[in-house]
Amino acid sequence: MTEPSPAKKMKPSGYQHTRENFLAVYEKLRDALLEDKVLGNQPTHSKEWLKQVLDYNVPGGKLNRGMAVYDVLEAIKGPEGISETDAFKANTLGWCVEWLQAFFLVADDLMDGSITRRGQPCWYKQEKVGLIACNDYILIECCIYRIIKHNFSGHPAYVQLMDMFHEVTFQTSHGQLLDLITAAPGGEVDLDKYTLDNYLRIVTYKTAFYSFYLPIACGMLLAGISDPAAYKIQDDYLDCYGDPKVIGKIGTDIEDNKCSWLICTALQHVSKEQREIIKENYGKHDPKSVAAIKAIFNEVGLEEKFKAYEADSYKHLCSRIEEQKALPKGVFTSLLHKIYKRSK
Ligand code: DMA
Ligand code: MG
Ligand code: MG
Ligand code: MG
Repeated sequence: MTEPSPAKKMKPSGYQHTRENFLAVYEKLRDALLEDKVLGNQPTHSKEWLKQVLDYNVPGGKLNRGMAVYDVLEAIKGPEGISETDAFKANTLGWCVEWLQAFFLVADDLMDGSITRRGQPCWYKQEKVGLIACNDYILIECCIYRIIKHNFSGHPAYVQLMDMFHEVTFQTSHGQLLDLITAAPGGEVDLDKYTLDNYLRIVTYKTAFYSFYLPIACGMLLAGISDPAAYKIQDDYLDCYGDPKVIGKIGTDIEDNKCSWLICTALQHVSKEQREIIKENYGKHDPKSVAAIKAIFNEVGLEEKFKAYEADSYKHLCSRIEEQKALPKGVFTSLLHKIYKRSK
């Protein structure tokens, strides 16, 4: 991370789309927020708190989604067509996507009872935070609209932009609703709910809209065009098989009774006896129960099944990308290549 990044994608304007340059935009946006009219008269310690909330929760992820906005714009306009100002605008919207994710994650970790996120304790787990995290995620969400206001209030697509982020927030929160009520923590384990159809509906809403549609839509909007869609699957796989040290969080899907790709697929291949064991152990916080579930996942060869499913999905997506003629392929492939076979 401390290595200098390779000089890549040199633009006539001199802007290079590196992680460092993207992060520099974060600092600018954050500092402008702390100077916001509403905060101007507030005591220093509240501004200091907000700064900590943002620094702790917004910039620490992979940044794939945020950095994708610029990539999409470049795929549409070509590197020569992008001025320094265009790059800044693309990265600003990229950060709005990251801000949106940060707000959902702070809330998600509370609801899922998670312990770590991005290699550090979840925000609410900090001793001084606890349930204050509820107001903090609202603040993080509000920042999205301040950033858009600060940077796009005179833009012809200002209203469309505001609407897009609200729309995606509605879709994502609906996905969270489906995820939470399908899991029904504390309730009776109803294995009939764990179907791949239900699973796909959940992840489309809780993840795909903000992860794939939103960055692409932002890039298109900046390029002066409108509307597409796409998806995701790996997160649930990583939740169980990813090394927590690598993914920066400890998976709790089994304990939380979650409708994941793993459980849905396993149920298609288990014997009557194995199904009984799952019924007894799924959704329990006891490490023995978790181990019993993981043992069955192994017995049915879930890891191989996931790899095959991933390879299939990839092939399918590639051919769909070939088929569509609306946009340059790079718009989609730049994102796809960042997630395919990711270990993080
Ligand atoms: C997180 O879903 C959802 C949103 C909208 C951020 P999740 O609980 O499956 O994510 P994680 O496994 O990272 O907690
Ligand atoms: Mg979670
Ligand atoms: Mg969740
Ligand atoms: Mg997950």
